[in-house]
Amino acid sequence: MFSVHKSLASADSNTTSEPISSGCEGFNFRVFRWTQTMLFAINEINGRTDLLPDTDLGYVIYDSCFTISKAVEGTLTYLTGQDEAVPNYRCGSGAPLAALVGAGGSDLSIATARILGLYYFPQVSYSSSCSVLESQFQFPTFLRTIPSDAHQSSAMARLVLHFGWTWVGTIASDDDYGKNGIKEFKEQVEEAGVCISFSETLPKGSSPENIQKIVRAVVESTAKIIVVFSSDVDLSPLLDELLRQNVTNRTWIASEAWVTAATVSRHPGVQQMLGGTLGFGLRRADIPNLQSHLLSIDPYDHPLTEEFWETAFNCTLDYGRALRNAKARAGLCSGRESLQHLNNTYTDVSQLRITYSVYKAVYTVAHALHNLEHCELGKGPFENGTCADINNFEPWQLMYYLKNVQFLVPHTGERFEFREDRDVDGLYEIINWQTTPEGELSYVQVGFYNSTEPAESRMTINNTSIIWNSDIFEVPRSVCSEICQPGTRKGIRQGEPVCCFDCIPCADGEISNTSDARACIQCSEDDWSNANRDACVPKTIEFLDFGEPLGITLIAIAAFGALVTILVGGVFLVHLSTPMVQVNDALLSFFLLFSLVVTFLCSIVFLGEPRHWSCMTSQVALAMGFALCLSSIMGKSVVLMLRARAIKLTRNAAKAAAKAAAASDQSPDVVQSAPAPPAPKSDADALQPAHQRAIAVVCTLIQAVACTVWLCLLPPHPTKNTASQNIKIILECDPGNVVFICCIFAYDILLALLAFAFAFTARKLEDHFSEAKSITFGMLVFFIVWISFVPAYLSTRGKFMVAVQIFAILASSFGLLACIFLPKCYVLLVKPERNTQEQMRQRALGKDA
Ligand code: TCR
Repeated sequence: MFSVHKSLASADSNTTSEPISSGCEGFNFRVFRWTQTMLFAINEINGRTDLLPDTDLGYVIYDSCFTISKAVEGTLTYLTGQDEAVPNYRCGSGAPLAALVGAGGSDLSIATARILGLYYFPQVSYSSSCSVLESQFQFPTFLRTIPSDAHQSSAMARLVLHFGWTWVGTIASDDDYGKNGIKEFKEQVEEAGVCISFSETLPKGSSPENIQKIVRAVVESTAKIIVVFSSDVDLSPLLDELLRQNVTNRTWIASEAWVTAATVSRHPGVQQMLGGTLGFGLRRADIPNLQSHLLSIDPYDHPLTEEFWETAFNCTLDYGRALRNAKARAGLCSGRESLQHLNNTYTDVSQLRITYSVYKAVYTVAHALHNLEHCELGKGPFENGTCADINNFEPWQLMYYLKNVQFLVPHTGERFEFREDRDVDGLYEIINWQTTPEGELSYVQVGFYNSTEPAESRMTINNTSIIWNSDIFEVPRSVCSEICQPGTRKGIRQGEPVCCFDCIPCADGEISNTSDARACIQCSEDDWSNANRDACVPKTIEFLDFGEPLGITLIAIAAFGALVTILVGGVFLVHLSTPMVQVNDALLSFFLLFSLVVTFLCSIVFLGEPRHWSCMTSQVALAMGFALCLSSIMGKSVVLMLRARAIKLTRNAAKAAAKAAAASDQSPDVVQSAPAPPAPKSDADALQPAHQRAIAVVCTLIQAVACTVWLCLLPPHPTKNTASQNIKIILECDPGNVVFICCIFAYDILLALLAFAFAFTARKLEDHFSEAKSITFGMLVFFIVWISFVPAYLSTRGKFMVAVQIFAILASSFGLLACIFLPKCYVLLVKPERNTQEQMRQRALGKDA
């Protein structure tokens, strides 16, 4: 059974007349070659003396017209032996039917095998490769000389994976062959992570809209690789449309049915579009005398040869029929035309693949019959060692011999036998369509696939010998999205296959160091992502170092401050005995100077990498320094305040006395000469320098105790601050406990406020060279510095916070130094004449008056 025609002639579907089996149209030269190959093989066998020497093979050829209904019709005809429906011809009628060779396509074979299976009638197929036919349960008498498509689908999947294509389109013919082949291919590639861009089915029969739809899918898809599982007949309409729309720049993966189909590759104008096609072909064979047999065909042999002749030469053989035939061909032919010069698939014996399969199928049947005929009585395989009779055997008896057949194929020497599952091994050539210099497409073998090899070595392919579409040697790429570089991650696109994704850059602090990463990795706490986001790099460590310009500047200023303070101390020592130094207790002044030196120097400890000792020293020294400094100032200002209060009291008393005197009619002179009231002197003198010092010392000691407790319980310690800034680790001092540090500096503030308050009340006092004024002023500077420190500190980050802190310390210390000691030094060094007890009193009294 062969599909010599490509389709049924359009059947009338109305039921007004008796329906008749419709005719066929579209002569298929390739399939006709197969039928002639069968005849050739039968002739060869009949001519042999070693194979079926006493028996001749006959044949009936039935044309299935590529349609299931015709195949079923033919099968029933075979089985019933009713000649009525036999459209073709038969040779050797009366002899028992041995086996059915064929039913071309898988869908036809499935239909016929189901019927034949009922009667256990053997069928040997040469081109039905669908994996469904493997089932011995469903198709008990089906055998084939072509490997199952399961192998081909795996081979295709392997090929796609081999070239790293992850985005492919598929087109399948609308039959068991195409659908099953593509299904198995898809299953395998999808498992390996390949995505299917589109999946189309070729319609049977003409359907321009469906073809249009497929072309649109091909054009719109970004997939450059298209796998087509179809026979050449079904593929042709699509090719025409693709050519019309000039769709190029695709690489086609061909299934066995069209990889060597001349109807496709010799189609005019397809070189551009189909060059570079890769596909799997059955192994090619040479059958030496076949060509001469093909060429020696007699046109008048039977209706099929007649039709062949007329189609091949586009003429009409029989004059009488030509007149009657409405669609008479151009001219008449004699039947002696030369087939030699016919450039036709029929005469082309360079690609004997399915042809060879047909040849093997015939030989299989012949060998089975031979074995059946030469069964030794008593040693036969059937009940009680019986044999079957070659002239009158049952189909199941032949089936037994068919299954166990073993022979060497003539000419090629191939050893043929069915495997346990009645299939044959999957051996394929990988074929590449390359444009020849003449502008034609040639089939070049570039690799091999052998299903019997272990998985790794099944496919051998010579990448360099492949010429791809548009004549390039570079493997085409077919991916939906290019791989995501390190530093990015795959982001799924809603509703699209997994192969289509966006590459999303990793966020700050996250990296991906592999390509195609699914997620970014968070860097550890001490690390941060680099600019490319492909590696974690250690965060930069930040602290205010001694060596850097800012550090050096601060040290210089601090050292300068300390030096100036010491110089002032020196000046005071030199003028120790003068009233300017002695007034309001010299020792307190030295306390004050000493504390300023401490604050100046402690600012240096804030610099450098924080350590345990430096964190403790800097904070404590600062707190203590200020405590001593402020309590000394307070000690001084208390006295000033008391004196100012005394003077005020005296003045009030004097006013009261004056009023009283006026009332008792006394002259104002008396009031003037009245002795100064004794009150102020006694009040101020009540506070001895010893008391002042005690105040300073006690206030400092309180701070000292607080600091000691702090250091013992929760001492400040160095920490790594990774939170405040992403790309840096800031080394800083952790105060240990916020409450403690707040209390300690709050105490300093309290002292400062008290000192200021006392000095402020005494600011008008002109005594002691206006010391109250300068203290008030100094404290104001001190407050301004620390108040402005707060916003400055809060708005800076990292090491500059330390710098701001040091600045505030230095500025406030300089402020105090300048305000309190500069005027005194001025008098001591530049205006020593003012530095007398007399002067002081004069000034004080003068102002008082
Ligand atoms: N198996 C196909 C039909 C087929 C075919 C071919 C048709 C094969 N090879 C070559 C024409 C030409 C392979 C089937 O349907 O199983």
